[in-house]
Amino acid sequence: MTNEQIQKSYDLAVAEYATIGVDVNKAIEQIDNLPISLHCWQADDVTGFEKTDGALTGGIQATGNYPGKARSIDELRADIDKAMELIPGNHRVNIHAFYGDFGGEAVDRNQIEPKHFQSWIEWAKEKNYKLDFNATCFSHPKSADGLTLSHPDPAIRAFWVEHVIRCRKIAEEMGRQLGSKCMHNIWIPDGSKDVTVNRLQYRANLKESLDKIFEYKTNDEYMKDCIESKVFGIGLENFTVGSHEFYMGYGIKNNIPITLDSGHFHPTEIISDKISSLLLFSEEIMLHVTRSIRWDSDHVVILNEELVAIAQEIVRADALDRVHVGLDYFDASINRIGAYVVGVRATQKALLQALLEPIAKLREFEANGQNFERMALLEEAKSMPWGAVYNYYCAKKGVIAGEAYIANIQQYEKDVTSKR
Ligand code: RNT
Ligand code: ZN
Repeated sequence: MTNEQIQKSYDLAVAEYATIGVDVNKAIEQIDNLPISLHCWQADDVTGFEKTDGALTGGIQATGNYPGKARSIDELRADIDKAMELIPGNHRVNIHAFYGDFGGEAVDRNQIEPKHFQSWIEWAKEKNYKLDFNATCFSHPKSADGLTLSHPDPAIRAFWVEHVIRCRKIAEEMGRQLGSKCMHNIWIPDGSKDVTVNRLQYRANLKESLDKIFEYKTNDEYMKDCIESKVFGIGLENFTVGSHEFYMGYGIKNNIPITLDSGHFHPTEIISDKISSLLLFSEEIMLHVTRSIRWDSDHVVILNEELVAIAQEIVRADALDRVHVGLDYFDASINRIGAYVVGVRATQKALLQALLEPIAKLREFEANGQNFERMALLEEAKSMPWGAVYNYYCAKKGVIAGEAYIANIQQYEKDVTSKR
């Protein structure tokens, strides 16, 4: 596509959108101010940089062995930089605690400090990224039996409480240095494979651990915690301590935002419909957008119906500044940089479509009981030329528009990742 073609299609799109009262320029301005939090763990299949064997545990699984995964911090950063080059706008990078810059030393989870993340902060400053953070309560000997913050052994609980408090301090430091609130996510794998007769006890343990964790008060301007529920994990099928009800209760009571991961509910349960409820009771929401196929498989996010619905719910609720959009998937079976770019572009396209919705007209129809008219306009909106608007937005930001980025990624594979 030449710039001339992009411009031509864009001009036509602007004219077409004007006929339904939509201001395209405003939508572009909005999408450009919408950071997406890019998870660092797609680049290396959730391995991290600790001096251990690096086996992924905790009921999550990256499948596939496509060549070229990032093996070091430098490679991982280079891959993220490459992905960012193909994504318009300024974004965030979401780092897990076991991706610290430990300089070849064995630093246990209860010993990590902001200094182990200083090089990440420097990199972010240089590249104009903001950072988000996550405690890592899996892939560790002390989580081997599938329990961490809810463990019956108080010493193991204390270990993980210490880890999470340290992570909160690291997140605070990231936010302070980068001048942008760092979202710190807490997800634990805790659960059991088979029937347990101690559900209440495990949950009471988790509650007590969280109370201890949140005793340390952080500066809201620099960091905000969020807590992520789940329905089940591999090998932990019968019981999950941190269920949706558990964290909903804990979060609402203690004023801590919930993380909604789109793969963490029953197969036909969708998170898009949860947004408007949560917004009435919680100031902020964190999203982990993923695509689960038959289970929490963490496939690459694509432009599907639920992704569009999530975007619509955020935009229709006028909550762009209250809902943090993060991605969470790890597909090891395809080009990993391509996986990043497809997922972020799809998310942006969904948001752009939502921003280009003729919402005033739709709401007018609805208020008048004109339900056929509402349905018809929603249908028309689906095939309006939002793709031309997205291409124009890419070009405007100096980013390759349309399918041409495929060849660009192939080139990077040839030059860089295939040599690993
Ligand atoms: C696991 C959760 C969690 C992880 C990351 C790596 O089911 O979704 O968010 O994917 O923390
Ligand atoms: Zn998640």
